[in-house]
Amino acid sequence: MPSADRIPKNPKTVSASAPGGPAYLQELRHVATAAGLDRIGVAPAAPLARAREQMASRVSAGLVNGMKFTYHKPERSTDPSALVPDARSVIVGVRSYDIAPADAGADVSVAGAAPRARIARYAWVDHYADLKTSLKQVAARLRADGHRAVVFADDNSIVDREVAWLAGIGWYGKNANILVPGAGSFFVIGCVVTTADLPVGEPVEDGCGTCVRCIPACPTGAIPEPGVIDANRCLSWLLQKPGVFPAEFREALHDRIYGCDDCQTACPFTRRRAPVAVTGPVETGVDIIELLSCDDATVMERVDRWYVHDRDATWVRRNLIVNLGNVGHPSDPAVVDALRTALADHRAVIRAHAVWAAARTGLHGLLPADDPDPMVRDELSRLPALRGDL
Ligand code: B12
Ligand code: SF4
Ligand code: SF4
Repeated sequence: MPSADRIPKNPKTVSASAPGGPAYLQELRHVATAAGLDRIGVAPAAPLARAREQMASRVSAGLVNGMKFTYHKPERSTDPSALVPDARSVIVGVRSYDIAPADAGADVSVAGAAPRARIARYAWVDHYADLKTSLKQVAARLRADGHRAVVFADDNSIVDREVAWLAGIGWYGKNANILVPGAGSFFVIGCVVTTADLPVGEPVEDGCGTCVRCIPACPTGAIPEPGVIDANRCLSWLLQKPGVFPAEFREALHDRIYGCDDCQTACPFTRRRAPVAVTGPVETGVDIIELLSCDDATVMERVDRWYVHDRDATWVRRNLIVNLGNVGHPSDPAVVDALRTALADHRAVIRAHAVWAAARTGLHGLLPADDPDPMVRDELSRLPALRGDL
């Protein structure tokens, strides 16, 4: 079998005798399993009508809040057939990102220890790199057999959940994630768009039934109706969006620095999962003070695989400062120093969030009487109450 790093080129023309059908899919399943994919399924390479309609309705309902991703070019991200000439099938593959806690190292903020911020599970290791490597092996086999095959993973070219649903990988949970029967939703999704003609999967029946646990479990009420996420409230997006972090969600953010897991950890199917072992380093959180003390270039090196707007460390710093306001202790001189430094930052957006964090931790003595920037003056005019545990 050709290896993923020596993947053959896509052929210019696809021979009519190139393999397809159920027996060939079975062979591809073996390749996929050997390559580390937990499940594969096949969706037709046809426009994703429902996703297109849903995206338009989310935009008109004001639920998108500046997200680009697949929303940047919906006509493209909902048409896999346009991605590869003569595409017939989308082979969807998923990989579990559910790492056994024993392998996960130290957990989050512990009283008296250096304040830490939590990373969501999908970013504990670079699962997308592993997913891509696995999918490339499937693509390599397809190309070796004379097909065109292109991998899309962690990419905005396709609405991944919709093809996963069409391929019969799982059902849409009320938390909007794709749940794999018997294994929950801690899976990343990618695909290979190919000219191979393969039998398509049957969509999996809804498994949520009467359960609604994920909806009240969301700390900001970001699931207004089953399967719909309001990006104005979802912490996962608010952490990524540039600008002022909305004041009404800063307390709810608590110690999350990247992503949020609550609507999944509340889910009985995801809780009952079978964790996978990992080798190599696992990063479940960061030391807030230590990361804040780094220069911007170092911060960006350290969060290399995170999505950060414009690769600008300002947004990571902003989030860390909100975390500090939620979990830093005012009796810790390192916390005081970090906030003093942030209050003197040349960027108004950093000073503005530091005003909030200082007031929330009762460090009013650090606050300036005034500031030349209206954003900071606005924060000074509406200081938050002292944190409940102080
Ligand atoms: C934009 C985006 C986000 C946004 C918006 C999320 C959203 N739900 O739209 C933000 C930044 C908030 C986000 C957060 C997260 N994301 Co995200 N995200 C994406 C991205 C780039 C595009 C998603 C998209 O286009 N959505 C379009 C909308 C219309 O789709 P939808 O919300 O799923 O809507 C469907 C359902 O409503 C369903 N539907 C229709 N009618 C009905 C009726 C009922 C009753 C139900 C239940 C469903 C249903 O049909 C719609 C589509 O046709 C994809 C990658 C990709 N290229 O696709 C990853 C992706 C969806 N994200 C992923 C992950 C892991 C996450 C997080 C868990 C990360 C984290 N820990 O913080 C959270 C989960 C938040 C949540 N509960 O959805 C994974 C999902 C894996 C899985 N098992 O489902 C993806 C697929 C990335 C990947 N390739 O692995 N994400
Ligand atoms: S990721 Fe967090 S904030 Fe977003 S919908 Fe799920 S629980 Fe709510
Ligand atoms: S918590 Fe319940 S309603 Fe939500 S996704 Fe899981 S099973 Fe479905």
